[in-house]
Amino acid sequence: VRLEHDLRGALDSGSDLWVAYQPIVEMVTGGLAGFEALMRWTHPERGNIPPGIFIPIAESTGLVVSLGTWVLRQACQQIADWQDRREPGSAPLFMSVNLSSHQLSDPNFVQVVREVLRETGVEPSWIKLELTESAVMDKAEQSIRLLRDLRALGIKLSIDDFGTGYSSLSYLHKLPIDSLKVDRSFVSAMHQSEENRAIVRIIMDLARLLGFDVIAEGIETSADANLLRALACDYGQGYHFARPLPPEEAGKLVGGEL
Ligand code: G
Ligand code: G
Ligand code: NA
Ligand code: MN
Repeated sequence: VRLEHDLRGALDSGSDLWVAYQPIVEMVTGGLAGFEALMRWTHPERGNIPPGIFIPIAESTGLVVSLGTWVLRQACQQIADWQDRREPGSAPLFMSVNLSSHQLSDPNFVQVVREVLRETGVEPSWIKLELTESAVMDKAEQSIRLLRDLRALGIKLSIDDFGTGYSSLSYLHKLPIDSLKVDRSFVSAMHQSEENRAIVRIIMDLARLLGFDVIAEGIETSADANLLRALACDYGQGYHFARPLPPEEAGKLVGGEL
């Protein structure tokens, strides 16, 4: 109850909540391709409260809907600002933002996204929303309609933690999405056996067959990166490249080299 109260306060006041940005690289060139926005809460007395603690609280209280809008707005403003600093002619960076299933059930969600895009003046194609398999498959038909409406705004969609939820392969090809994010449990298991590598290879083949690009998360070693490069994985994210960074540090990478 205490944390819930404090989280509400933090959201109302706009203090103590902030967003970390983890770089996502293009596997072939190693160049910066985009970022994933990750919510952070620095509690005035208790210090850093991990999202694994406060997101579930926010979900059980419905607070996650306004929290989600807050992160989306921050992330859109941030990428619009960074894009202005890019050299003319360089490929635009994308910004991935996580969605909770509660946001998907919010009847106003599409309108909220439209409003945030307009308000921040961000180019919609720079924004990628990450949804989990379970959030999408839960109400598949309804989700497909919503995903179509979101995509009609010009934004990109990605399935997060792919392979860990209950994905229905019969629905996967119907989903109007752009990318699959291979869950980090598969990436970290790759070095252990040929079977584990085969699982990752099959996810990649499936993605390519369906016309999705692939992002591997949780890349912690150069060996992981090399295996994924050999499988022609499009994008990579993980401690091997960079940790989630405070905005000022992430911003330094935008103009320069990763
Ligand atoms: O680094 P990490 O500890 O940031 O995140 C832990 C979990 O919290 C991950 O599952 C991540 O998807 C989730 N998370 C982080 N930021 C957000 C956010 O802005 N919205 C939602 N819904 N989940 C988030
Ligand atoms: O659930 P989601 O896929 O949104 O998770 C993002 C989470 O993964 C964040 O908590 C982020 O801090 C964490 N993360 C990012 N890179 C790595 C990594 O290389 N290894 C591990 N173990 N976690 C990572
Ligand atoms: Na994510
Ligand atoms: Mn994930």
